Amino acid sequence: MRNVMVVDSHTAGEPTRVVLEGGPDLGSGSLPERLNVFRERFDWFRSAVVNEPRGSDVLVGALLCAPVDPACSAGVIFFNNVSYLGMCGHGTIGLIATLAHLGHIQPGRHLIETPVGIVTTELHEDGRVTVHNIPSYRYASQVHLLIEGHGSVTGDIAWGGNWFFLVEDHKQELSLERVEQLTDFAWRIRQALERNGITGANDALIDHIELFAPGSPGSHSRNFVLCPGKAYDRSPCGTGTSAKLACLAESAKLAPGEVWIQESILGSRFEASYHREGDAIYPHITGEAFVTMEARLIMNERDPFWKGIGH
Ligand code: PYC
Repeated sequence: MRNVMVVDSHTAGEPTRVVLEGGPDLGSGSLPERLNVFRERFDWFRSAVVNEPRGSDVLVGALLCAPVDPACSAGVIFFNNVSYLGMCGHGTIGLIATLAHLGHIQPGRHLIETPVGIVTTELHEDGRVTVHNIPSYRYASQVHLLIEGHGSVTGDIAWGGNWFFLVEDHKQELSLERVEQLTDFAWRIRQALERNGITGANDALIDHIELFAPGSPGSHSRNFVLCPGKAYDRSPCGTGTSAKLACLAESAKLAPGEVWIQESILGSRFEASYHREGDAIYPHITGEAFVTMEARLIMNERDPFWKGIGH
């Protein structure tokens, strides 16, 4: 029997489950090394925490780790229903809100180590959190794709801590009522990318698809983001918004310091901007998370589904 202490939160509607105690021993290597150990030896733990019957496809897990760099307040490895995430914007906001809820941190700046680099976070007095993300960039623009049952679309490939294909010319209405059709459409885009061998840098799989449309008053844009395991992001997606900022910056459509309000398919919002250092674009994403539950997960080896359904 294994007990795992977790705190759940949601950021703009998208849930995060922070694992505080009871996680696997990943050793004391760098965060990328520990991620490899997690993936190779403890993938069952990922599934047990986020998949049914304890979780659901939409849940993002965040394994709290001791940081290597003593300047960091914490290390974290994010994971989902099928795999692992380099970085996670909504998850980092959820992590900071969770650490504040537990009284582990106070308003101010906190460095967080992730497998793709250190991010600076800022917990504001009013509870909002700003994530100063890792450098983001557009890798390719105006990539043409033929989508089964639809015709062609054009999109950009960008990195914001995960790999995204960003599409504006999709002719889809982005509304919550159409989530099933949007999921099906975005999944066909993902399949077309794979079929055509289109990847991010170093042959990286592009596993997030992002569709854009004009936003409601007070926002600049609405998005629909399909995550790697086919769940859609309820939030505007922190890494997806970072990828969008990189594209806007490259096209000279948004100046450094200018505010971009990104709305999700639910209508929830992130406030975003960026600064440049040489060629690098550094995104800043602000949002708010609310703690929803403190819990102890019970993993009983007699339970046929103790590792999560599908594992
Ligand atoms: O906020 O970066 C994000 C994110 C990635 C996947 C789900 N949310």
